[in-house]
Amino acid sequence: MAEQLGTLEELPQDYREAMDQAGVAPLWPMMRKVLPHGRPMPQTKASHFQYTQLRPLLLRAGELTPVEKAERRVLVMSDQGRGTGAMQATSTLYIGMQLLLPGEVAPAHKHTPSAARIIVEGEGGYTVVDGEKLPMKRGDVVLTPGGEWHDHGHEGTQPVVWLDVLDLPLFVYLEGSYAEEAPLQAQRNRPDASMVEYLASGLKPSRRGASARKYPMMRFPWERTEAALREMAKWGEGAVELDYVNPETGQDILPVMGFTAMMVRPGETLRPPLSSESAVFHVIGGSGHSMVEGVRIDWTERDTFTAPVFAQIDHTNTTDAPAFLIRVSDRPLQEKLGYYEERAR
Ligand code: 1HN
Repeated sequence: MAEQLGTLEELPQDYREAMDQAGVAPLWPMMRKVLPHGRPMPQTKASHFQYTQLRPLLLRAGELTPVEKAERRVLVMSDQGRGTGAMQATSTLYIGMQLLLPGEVAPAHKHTPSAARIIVEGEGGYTVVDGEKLPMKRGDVVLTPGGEWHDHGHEGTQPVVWLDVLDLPLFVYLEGSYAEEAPLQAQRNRPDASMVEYLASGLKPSRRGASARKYPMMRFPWERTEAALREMAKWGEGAVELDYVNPETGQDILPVMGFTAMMVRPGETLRPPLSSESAVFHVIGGSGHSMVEGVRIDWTERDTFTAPVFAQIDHTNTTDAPAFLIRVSDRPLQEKLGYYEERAR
């Protein structure tokens, strides 16, 4: 067993002042803070954001702040371990709820962090990414990968709301976060790739050596995802979960963030292994509760909640209808760094 390490207070005052002057500090009093034994000690706390609470605040933002004054009209959902106002929901993941009103446009920009939208409410919204118009329907996952131009518009009659998930905290940490602006993009007059090249799962365009786009499919329609989950639940055993993958490579759809659609059957409790990933869960439909590190979160459709790294998580559905969630995690980043880990519980 390691010794108890020395503290700053044990050191003579003159020595501490001299170190301060020289711009140095002893490692040993800080050692355990940066290298705790056995597992990390996350600052992140499981946090729950109820849509019934957020929605009126968001609609009020629509009255108070025109989109021109906001660029993006978003309420940032902060990790409660860091406090309201924190620009992060976990160590690596940022989330916010965005409102676009009929006729509004959010101007084109591109930035180093990647974003994904999960559509929460309303019809007629769309995002244009690199000239491709991506309709936004409830539950759809719409990508705006880092470095790609994107703007949002709204052709419907009711407010449109979506959840933004970005790897922004990582880019801020890297001192790598910045944006550029441009006029609205011209839109190609054709459906997005999910409705053309990748309409059928298991098929991709034959290219004879020509290479695909890096992000070939940027909209993942919920309708198809839910149908696939329901069919899996009917025939399969074990957790009903589907990972979102790049249809050309089979890899994760973004470099840092991974996406999984989940169904919790009526009466079911899911007990995934502990894992080194941090995660955001968004409820597409149904209700239930989750225990995250001993914190009980009673969720219903359109709610969002988070889990820190190595959290003990149970998801339970006590209703008689299936519940559907989308999990976003930083597993792809951790795998690239070579330290993603799961532990039996
Ligand atoms: C952003 O570009 C959007 O494009 C939303 O809708 C939220 C939060 C931080 C930085 C960039 C968007 C964002 C963002």
